Amino acid sequence: MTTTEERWTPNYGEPYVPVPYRPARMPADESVAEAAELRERMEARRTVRMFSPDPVPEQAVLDAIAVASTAPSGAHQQPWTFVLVEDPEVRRRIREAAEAEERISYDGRLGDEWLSALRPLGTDAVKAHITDAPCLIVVFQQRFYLEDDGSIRKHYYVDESVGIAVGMLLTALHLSGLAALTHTPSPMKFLGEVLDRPRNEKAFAVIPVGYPADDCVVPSLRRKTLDQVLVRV
Ligand code: IYR
Repeated sequence: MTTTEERWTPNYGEPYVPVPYRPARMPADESVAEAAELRERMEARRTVRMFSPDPVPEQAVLDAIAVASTAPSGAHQQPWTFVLVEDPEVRRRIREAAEAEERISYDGRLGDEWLSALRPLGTDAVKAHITDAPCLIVVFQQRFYLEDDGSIRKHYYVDESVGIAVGMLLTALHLSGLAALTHTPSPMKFLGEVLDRPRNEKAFAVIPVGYPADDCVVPSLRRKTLDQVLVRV
Protein backbone atom coordinates (compact mmCIF):
# COMPACT_ATOMS: atom_id res chain seq x y z
CA MET A 1 0.00 0.00 0.00
CA THR A 2 1.59 3.29 -1.06
CA THR A 3 0.83 6.95 -0.52
CA THR A 4 3.13 9.26 -2.35
CA GLU A 5 2.37 12.63 -0.79
CA GLU A 6 3.20 13.99 2.61
CA ARG A 7 0.38 13.83 5.16
CA TRP A 8 -2.42 16.40 4.88
CA THR A 9 -2.58 18.80 7.78
CA PRO A 10 -5.92 20.41 8.56
CA ASN A 11 -6.28 24.17 8.94
CA TYR A 12 -8.35 24.27 12.15
CA GLY A 13 -8.41 27.74 13.65
CA GLU A 14 -6.58 29.44 10.79
CA PRO A 15 -7.95 32.87 9.80
CA TYR A 16 -10.39 33.41 6.92
CA VAL A 17 -8.37 34.45 3.86
CA PRO A 18 -10.66 35.47 0.98
CA VAL A 19 -9.08 35.30 -2.48
CA PRO A 20 -10.64 36.52 -5.76
CA TYR A 21 -12.71 34.02 -7.78
CA ARG A 22 -13.60 35.42 -11.22
CA PRO A 23 -14.13 32.55 -13.68
CA ALA A 24 -15.00 33.74 -17.20
CA ARG A 25 -18.80 33.69 -17.55
CA MET A 26 -20.06 31.13 -20.09
CA PRO A 27 -22.50 32.61 -22.62
CA ALA A 28 -26.08 31.37 -21.98
CA ASP A 29 -26.39 29.54 -25.30
CA GLU A 30 -23.16 27.67 -24.57
CA SER A 31 -24.43 26.74 -21.09
CA VAL A 32 -27.60 25.35 -22.60
CA ALA A 33 -25.70 23.36 -25.21
CA GLU A 34 -23.21 22.00 -22.64
CA ALA A 35 -26.00 21.02 -20.24
CA ALA A 36 -27.97 19.26 -22.97
CA GLU A 37 -24.92 17.29 -24.06
CA LEU A 38 -24.04 16.36 -20.51
CA ARG A 39 -27.60 15.26 -19.85
CA GLU A 40 -27.57 13.00 -22.89
CA ARG A 41 -24.22 11.49 -21.95
CA MET A 42 -25.27 10.89 -18.37
CA GLU A 43 -28.59 9.37 -19.42
CA ALA A 44 -26.52 6.67 -21.13
CA ARG A 45 -24.80 5.68 -17.86
CA ARG A 46 -25.69 2.29 -16.48
CA THR A 47 -24.47 0.47 -13.42
CA VAL A 48 -22.55 -2.53 -14.69
CA ARG A 49 -22.26 -5.85 -12.87
CA MET A 50 -20.63 -7.89 -15.64
CA PHE A 51 -17.08 -6.77 -16.36
CA SER A 52 -14.46 -7.61 -18.95
CA PRO A 53 -11.05 -8.39 -17.42
CA ASP A 54 -9.46 -5.97 -19.92
CA PRO A 55 -7.23 -3.38 -18.23
CA VAL A 56 -8.31 0.25 -18.08
CA PRO A 57 -6.07 3.28 -18.63
CA GLU A 58 -4.75 3.88 -15.13
CA GLN A 59 -4.40 7.63 -15.61
CA ALA A 60 -8.13 7.92 -16.39
CA VAL A 61 -8.94 6.23 -13.07
CA LEU A 62 -6.48 8.42 -11.18
CA ASP A 63 -7.95 11.54 -12.80
CA ALA A 64 -11.48 10.42 -11.88
CA ILE A 65 -10.38 10.01 -8.25
CA ALA A 66 -8.81 13.48 -8.41
CA VAL A 67 -12.14 14.81 -9.75
CA ALA A 68 -13.99 13.15 -6.84
CA SER A 69 -11.60 14.78 -4.42
CA THR A 70 -12.62 18.23 -5.70
CA ALA A 71 -16.04 17.65 -4.09
CA PRO A 72 -17.29 20.16 -1.56
CA SER A 73 -17.15 18.87 2.00
CA GLY A 74 -18.17 19.85 5.51
CA ALA A 75 -15.71 22.52 6.77
CA HIS A 76 -13.61 21.58 3.71
CA GLN A 77 -12.32 18.60 5.66
CA GLN A 78 -12.30 16.32 2.58
CA PRO A 79 -13.07 13.29 4.76
CA TRP A 80 -12.38 10.60 2.16
CA THR A 81 -9.77 8.03 1.21
CA PHE A 82 -9.86 6.16 -2.10
CA VAL A 83 -8.04 2.83 -2.06
CA LEU A 84 -7.27 1.65 -5.59
CA VAL A 85 -7.02 -2.13 -5.55
CA GLU A 86 -5.49 -3.85 -8.56
CA ASP A 87 -3.72 -6.77 -6.82
CA PRO A 88 -5.68 -9.93 -7.83
CA GLU A 89 -4.95 -11.63 -4.51
CA VAL A 90 -6.37 -8.72 -2.50
CA ARG A 91 -9.42 -8.63 -4.79
CA ARG A 92 -9.87 -12.37 -4.24
CA ARG A 93 -9.85 -11.85 -0.46
CA ILE A 94 -12.34 -9.00 -0.73
CA ARG A 95 -14.62 -11.11 -2.91
CA GLU A 96 -14.47 -14.05 -0.53
CA ALA A 97 -15.35 -11.89 2.48
CA ALA A 98 -18.06 -9.96 0.60
CA GLU A 99 -19.72 -13.15 -0.64
CA ALA A 100 -19.67 -14.68 2.85
CA GLU A 101 -21.65 -11.66 4.15
CA GLU A 102 -23.92 -11.48 1.11
CA ARG A 103 -24.88 -15.16 1.39
CA ILE A 104 -26.16 -14.45 4.90
CA SER A 105 -27.96 -11.35 3.60
CA TYR A 106 -29.64 -13.04 0.63
CA ASP A 107 -30.45 -16.15 2.70
CA GLY A 108 -32.67 -14.12 5.02
CA ARG A 109 -30.93 -11.21 6.75
CA LEU A 110 -32.37 -8.75 4.21
CA GLY A 111 -35.96 -9.87 4.76
CA ASP A 112 -38.73 -10.36 2.20
CA GLU A 113 -39.52 -6.70 1.58
CA TRP A 114 -35.89 -5.84 0.77
CA LEU A 115 -35.44 -8.97 -1.37
CA SER A 116 -38.53 -8.12 -3.37
CA ALA A 117 -37.23 -4.56 -3.93
CA LEU A 118 -33.98 -6.06 -5.28
CA ARG A 119 -35.63 -8.67 -7.52
CA PRO A 120 -35.88 -6.39 -10.61
CA LEU A 121 -32.13 -5.75 -10.38
CA GLY A 122 -31.25 -9.45 -10.59
CA THR A 123 -28.58 -9.23 -7.86
CA ASP A 124 -27.51 -12.18 -5.77
CA ALA A 125 -24.71 -13.23 -3.41
CA VAL A 126 -22.24 -13.99 -6.23
CA LYS A 127 -19.92 -10.99 -6.58
CA ALA A 128 -17.84 -11.93 -9.62
CA HIS A 129 -17.36 -8.25 -10.47
CA ILE A 130 -14.88 -7.94 -7.58
CA THR A 131 -12.40 -10.27 -9.28
CA ASP A 132 -13.48 -9.79 -12.93
CA ALA A 133 -13.06 -6.01 -13.10
CA PRO A 134 -9.41 -4.96 -13.47
CA CYS A 135 -9.56 -2.64 -10.47
CA LEU A 136 -11.64 -1.61 -7.49
CA ILE A 137 -11.88 1.77 -5.84
CA VAL A 138 -12.74 1.19 -2.20
CA VAL A 139 -14.02 4.46 -0.75
CA PHE A 140 -13.54 5.11 2.95
CA GLN A 141 -15.09 7.85 5.05
CA GLN A 142 -12.81 9.48 7.59
CA ARG A 143 -15.29 9.59 10.46
CA PHE A 144 -12.88 11.87 12.38
CA TYR A 145 -9.34 13.19 12.00
CA LEU A 146 -6.65 11.21 13.75
CA GLU A 147 -3.80 13.35 15.05
CA ASP A 148 -0.27 11.91 15.17
CA ASP A 149 -0.53 11.64 18.95
CA GLY A 150 -3.72 9.55 18.66
CA SER A 151 -6.12 12.33 19.69
CA ILE A 152 -9.10 13.01 17.46
CA ARG A 153 -10.79 16.01 15.81
CA LYS A 154 -14.40 15.97 14.70
CA HIS A 155 -15.36 15.82 11.03
CA TYR A 156 -18.68 17.33 9.96
CA TYR A 157 -21.27 16.12 7.41
CA VAL A 158 -19.15 13.10 6.56
CA ASP A 159 -21.96 11.06 4.93
CA GLU A 160 -23.03 13.97 2.76
CA SER A 161 -19.47 14.88 1.78
CA VAL A 162 -18.45 11.37 0.81
CA GLY A 163 -21.77 10.79 -0.99
CA ILE A 164 -21.15 13.88 -3.12
CA ALA A 165 -17.57 12.78 -3.85
CA VAL A 166 -18.74 9.33 -4.94
CA GLY A 167 -21.35 10.92 -7.24
CA MET A 168 -18.61 12.97 -8.83
CA LEU A 169 -16.41 9.88 -9.12
CA LEU A 170 -19.13 7.91 -10.92
CA THR A 171 -19.74 10.85 -13.25
CA ALA A 172 -16.05 11.26 -14.03
CA LEU A 173 -15.61 7.53 -14.70
CA HIS A 174 -18.61 7.44 -17.01
CA LEU A 175 -17.57 10.55 -18.95
CA SER A 176 -14.12 8.97 -19.36
CA GLY A 177 -15.70 5.92 -20.98
CA LEU A 178 -15.35 3.59 -18.00
CA ALA A 179 -18.05 1.44 -16.42
CA ALA A 180 -18.56 1.15 -12.68
CA LEU A 181 -20.73 -0.42 -10.01
CA THR A 182 -21.63 1.07 -6.65
CA HIS A 183 -21.35 -2.03 -4.51
CA THR A 184 -22.16 -1.88 -0.82
CA PRO A 185 -21.44 -5.25 0.74
CA SER A 186 -22.98 -5.27 4.15
CA PRO A 187 -21.62 -5.23 6.78
CA MET A 188 -18.43 -3.71 5.35
CA LYS A 189 -16.12 -3.95 8.36
CA PHE A 190 -13.96 -6.58 6.65
CA LEU A 191 -12.76 -3.97 4.12
CA GLY A 192 -10.91 -1.96 6.76
CA GLU A 193 -9.29 -5.17 7.95
CA VAL A 194 -8.29 -6.54 4.54
CA LEU A 195 -6.99 -3.12 3.42
CA ASP A 196 -5.39 -2.34 6.78
CA ARG A 197 -7.05 1.06 7.18
CA PRO A 198 -6.65 3.21 10.30
CA ARG A 199 -9.37 3.29 12.95
CA ASN A 200 -10.79 6.67 11.83
CA GLU A 201 -11.79 5.20 8.46
CA LYS A 202 -15.05 3.40 7.71
CA ALA A 203 -15.76 1.71 4.37
CA PHE A 204 -18.44 3.48 2.33
CA ALA A 205 -18.56 1.63 -1.02
CA VAL A 206 -16.66 -0.75 -3.26
CA ILE A 207 -16.56 0.53 -6.84
CA PRO A 208 -15.35 -1.98 -9.42
CA VAL A 209 -14.15 -0.14 -12.55
CA GLY A 210 -13.61 -1.53 -16.02
CA TYR A 211 -15.33 -2.16 -19.32
CA PRO A 212 -18.58 -4.08 -19.66
CA ALA A 213 -18.11 -7.76 -20.60
CA ASP A 214 -18.91 -8.58 -24.24
CA ASP A 215 -22.04 -10.40 -23.06
CA CYS A 216 -22.95 -7.76 -20.45
CA VAL A 217 -26.63 -7.29 -19.72
CA VAL A 218 -28.26 -4.79 -17.41
CA PRO A 219 -31.74 -4.80 -15.90
CA SER A 220 -34.46 -3.06 -17.86
CA LEU A 221 -35.16 -0.14 -15.51
CA ARG A 222 -37.24 3.00 -15.92
CA ARG A 223 -35.68 6.24 -14.77
CA LYS A 224 -37.89 8.90 -13.28
CA THR A 225 -38.47 11.70 -15.75
CA LEU A 226 -37.52 15.28 -15.00
CA ASP A 227 -41.20 16.09 -14.35
CA GLN A 228 -41.38 13.28 -11.81
CA VAL A 229 -38.45 14.55 -9.76
CA LEU A 230 -38.83 18.30 -10.14
CA VAL A 231 -41.04 20.57 -8.08
CA ARG A 232 -41.03 24.24 -9.07
CA VAL A 233 -42.18 26.96 -6.75
N1 IYR B 1 -25.58 -5.20 -0.63
C1 IYR B 1 -26.24 -6.27 -1.34
C2 IYR B 1 -27.70 -6.02 -1.55
C3 IYR B 1 -28.06 -4.84 -2.39
C4 IYR B 1 -28.76 -3.82 -1.80
C5 IYR B 1 -29.21 -2.78 -2.55
I1 IYR B 1 -30.34 -1.37 -1.67
C6 IYR B 1 -28.91 -2.71 -3.92
O1 IYR B 1 -29.34 -1.63 -4.67
C7 IYR B 1 -28.21 -3.73 -4.51
C8 IYR B 1 -27.78 -4.80 -3.72
C9 IYR B 1 -25.53 -6.55 -2.66
O2 IYR B 1 -24.55 -5.89 -2.97
O3 IYR B 1 -25.93 -7.47 -3.36
